[in-house]
Amino acid sequence: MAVEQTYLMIKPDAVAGGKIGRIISRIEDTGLTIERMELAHLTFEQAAANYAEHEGKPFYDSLIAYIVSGPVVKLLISGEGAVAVCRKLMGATNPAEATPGTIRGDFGLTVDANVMHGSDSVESAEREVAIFFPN
Ligand code: DAT
Ligand code: MG
Repeated sequence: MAVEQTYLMIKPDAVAGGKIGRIISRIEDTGLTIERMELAHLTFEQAAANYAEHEGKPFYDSLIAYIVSGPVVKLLISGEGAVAVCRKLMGATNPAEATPGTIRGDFGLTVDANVMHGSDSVESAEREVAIFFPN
């Protein structure tokens, strides 16, 4: 393992549902470092850039509409093995299949509003950090 950066995002359903604090606590509990944190309303361009790999899939249009539907919390996280640690903390993509104790398992219900986003590799993290924290 090495010190890595990863991009996390608390999605609109979790922000609207008052879950920011509890999710941030779980991130802090890992010992990883919060380097940047910002409440923001994504632009369509940012949403499309983040989810470019899914363009053309049946759920793409609703995914983009959802992620720009309300404010999100953007997070730049760093630490040893940060990408994998955060993916494990988040749990499976579909909250119905995510293990209890994971963020999606505990705070989510359906795949289309699955509480948070997290980079799936170091390469994805570099790309996503550049989109959301360009400075
Ligand atoms: P992850 O967010 O775990 O990396 P992904 O990259 O495969 O998952 O998909 C991106 C987002 O798209 C996911 O968080 C929720 C949505 N999504 C994925 N599969 C879906 C499906 N079958 N139906 C509806 N939304 C889906
Ligand atoms: Mg993904």
